[in-house]
Amino acid sequence: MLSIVIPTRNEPLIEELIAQIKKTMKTITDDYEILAVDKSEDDTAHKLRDLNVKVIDQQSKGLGGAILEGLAAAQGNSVIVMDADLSHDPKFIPTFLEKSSEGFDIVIGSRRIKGGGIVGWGIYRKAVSGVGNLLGRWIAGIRVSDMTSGYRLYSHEVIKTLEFQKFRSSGYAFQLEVLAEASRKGFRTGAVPIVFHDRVEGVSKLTKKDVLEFALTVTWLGLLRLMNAFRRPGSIVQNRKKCEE
Ligand SMILES: Nc1nc2c(ncn2[C@@H]2O[C@H](COP(=O)(O)OP(=O)(O)O)[C@@H](O)[C@H]2O)c(=O)[nH]1
Ligand SMILES: [Mg+2]
Repeated sequence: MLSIVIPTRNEPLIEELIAQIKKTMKTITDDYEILAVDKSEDDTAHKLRDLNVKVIDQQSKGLGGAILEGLAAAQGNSVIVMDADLSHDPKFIPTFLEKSSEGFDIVIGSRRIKGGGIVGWGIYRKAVSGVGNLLGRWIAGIRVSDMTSGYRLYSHEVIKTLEFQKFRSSGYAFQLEVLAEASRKGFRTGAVPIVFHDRVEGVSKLTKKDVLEFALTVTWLGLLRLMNAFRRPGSIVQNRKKCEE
């Protein structure tokens, strides 16, 4: 079974997204569930329930917390996580499944490989994402082309194995931490190209606090990496080799 987890926080176009997912899934399989993890003040949860989508009222804080609650509740042997603002087009779902069937434990929808792209972002968002990816690579040693992308597939094995309770980040930095942890545990990460369209309705929830948490997480992961290198000389090189992208 496939689970599709959608973190939602005040998303006016949620009904359109659910319709698009259902349309795509019709061409693939009936054996899937949609799980929304909601922290809205508006009628997003109400709209979802009207469409018979399972809604979890988020108890934790932040985007990372929402994703964790979704992963914990998901029943599928593969779990796709995607945004609720139509930035992540469901038409790419089949390519995630193909890539995962090639033996990848995590599949990233990458905007930074051939065939991928970003439509509609201004200079600030491009800079935050670009610098985030560079620091993630140089300092934290994560060899993934688009480590801030939230459009991903996780295998059940990854979800079962990673010790999420030990994670430090609760916001957007979760995206980075999960990749570092998965790489440390020897999981394979692959990428498929996606074209990301900036939202046309609602507002972005990325805050300065998230950017700060991201920077602290990069630093922390960099320190961990250094400590590992002292303990096990050669571990950094081994880590690099694990990157399949
Ligand atoms: N449940 C939940 N969803 C969130 C939270 N923060 C962001 N989201 C959702 O996560 C996705 C990404 O957020 P978005 O504001 O689009 O970020 P951006 O695309 O990076 O500007 C969207 O579906 C949001 O509704 C949160 O604290 N809780
Ligand atoms: Mg968005």
